Amino acid sequence: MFCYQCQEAAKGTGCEIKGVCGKNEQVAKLQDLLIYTIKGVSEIIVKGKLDVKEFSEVNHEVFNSLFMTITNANFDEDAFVKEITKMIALRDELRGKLFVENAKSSGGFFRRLFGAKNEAADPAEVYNLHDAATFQVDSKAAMLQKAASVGVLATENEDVRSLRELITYGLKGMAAYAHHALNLGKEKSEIYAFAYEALAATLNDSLTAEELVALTLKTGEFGVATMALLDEANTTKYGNPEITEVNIGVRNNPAILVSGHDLADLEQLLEQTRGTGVDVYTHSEMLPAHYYPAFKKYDNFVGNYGNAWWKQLEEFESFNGPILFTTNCIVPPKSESVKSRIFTTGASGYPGCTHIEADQSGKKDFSKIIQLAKSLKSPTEIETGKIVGGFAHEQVFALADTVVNAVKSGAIKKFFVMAGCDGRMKSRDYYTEFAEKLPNDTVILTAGCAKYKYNKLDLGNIGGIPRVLDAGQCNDSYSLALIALKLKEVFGLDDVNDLPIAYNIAWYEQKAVIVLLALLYLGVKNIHLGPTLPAFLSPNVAKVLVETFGIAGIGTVDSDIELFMGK
Ligand code: SF4
Ligand code: SF3
Repeated sequence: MFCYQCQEAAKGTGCEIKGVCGKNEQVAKLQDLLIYTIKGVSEIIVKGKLDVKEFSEVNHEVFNSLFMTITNANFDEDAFVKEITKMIALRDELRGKLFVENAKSSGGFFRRLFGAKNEAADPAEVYNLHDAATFQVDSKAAMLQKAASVGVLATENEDVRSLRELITYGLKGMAAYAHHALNLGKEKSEIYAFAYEALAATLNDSLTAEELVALTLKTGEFGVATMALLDEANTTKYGNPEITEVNIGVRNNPAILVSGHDLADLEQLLEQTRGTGVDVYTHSEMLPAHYYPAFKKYDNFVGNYGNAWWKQLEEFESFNGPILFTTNCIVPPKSESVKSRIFTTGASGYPGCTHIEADQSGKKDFSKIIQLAKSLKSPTEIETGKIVGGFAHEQVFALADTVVNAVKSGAIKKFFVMAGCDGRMKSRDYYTEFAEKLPNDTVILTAGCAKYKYNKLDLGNIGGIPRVLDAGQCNDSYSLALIALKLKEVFGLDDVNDLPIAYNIAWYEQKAVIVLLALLYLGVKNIHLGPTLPAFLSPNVAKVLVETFGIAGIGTVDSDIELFMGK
């Protein structure tokens, strides 16, 4: 196996024996083959100029496949075998369409007229299809064998490999956000069409590095479109996030912990637990659900339990009740007691844990989880008190006058966008220390699970504005971009980089990659990325990012603060 898609890549270069994330060799290989297969699907669609609007099952499954391969989303070999089999069948059906198109365009009518057999040439030949669009495997063993030759390292040139992977990882993040929007009934055919274009391009050996760089930026453009779509889906259904105090203590009822990013799953769980005596708590990235007005009507939606994803092993232990994963980030459970309480849904999965599928209408039956919760102890309290959040675009726009006046009066000197991911590496303590040491006239704008590094510190407020403004999940980095654009307008600036905003972003998995590409597309420069730069950036690709966008890593807390404040 070889995988270097996340920040924890072994030795900063790549996992080769087993994933630091816990992914085994088989899962890694099956993920490679799944990605390879959907690249083949994409090539058929692109070369055949097929209209994506006619293939909604393919669109949804390709995005589901991408999502399943995100770090920590799915560890279940059987789930990957099933998905590869499904994608090969869909791919071959699509290739059959090419056959029909080819028969039409090669003049089937005239050929029949002149007595020729109505046989069009094999589309694989006519369209010069890649092996990804035609290979066959008939067993798991054959899949694993095939996978060995189609992984990341199959691309020999390290710069081409780097750009192909950067694009693919961006698409994975994009697919996750699109999947949540779809669960709320929103989708856009342009987003699917772009994903096919980009995935097919990763098979094309004739593209130059410049063309791949352009495609990388275009990935960012569609990342913005996808985040905007998810924002629209979330806010039209559940209202605009508003300032909210979230309880971090517990009550004395049996309870379910829900993790991940999918608000549609959360809504169904809240509906089904209503009046059952079972409470619901959020974990990690589900915390921002509390900011939405629509979820406030549920009396049993008690608060947030614990911290970011990587603390789950100990926090699930003391939670005592069942846990529902709606997306990544799963840490392989060490104890049977925790494992037996884990349920997955959507693109997430773990071998031996119950996976809950939606029915045809999208409804999920969570009764097994509720039943299990009733038989278990209520959560053990690990914290008490409240945390504040809900500073997404509309809420901040409502406070615009106060914010603008604070900037004009000099009460706020600088904003720090510290969005992204949290993780278990010790080096991430940098972010806690950075937040603590920032001068008192600065405000942190955050989104994603990165916030857990400083959202429980007492950093105070500036004229009533808290010094940590949490917009929501990582996809709500879109809100932070809107806020920056609004400030640019209010201050009458031409360039978003002239604002007193610095970007110190923490990344871990591929959603952060699409967030980064989206910011680059919006013209944001001088983003600092840590705790380490991605292993998948080759020295030359990193150089392009440094020279064109001013991307940099992090240094020491003191030197970075000095650098940022001096800018
Ligand atoms: Fe390693 Fe990250 Fe890949 Fe897991 S996802 S195998 S930790 S690089
Ligand atoms: Fe966190 Fe996984 Fe990335 Fe959504 S939950 S930000 S790491």
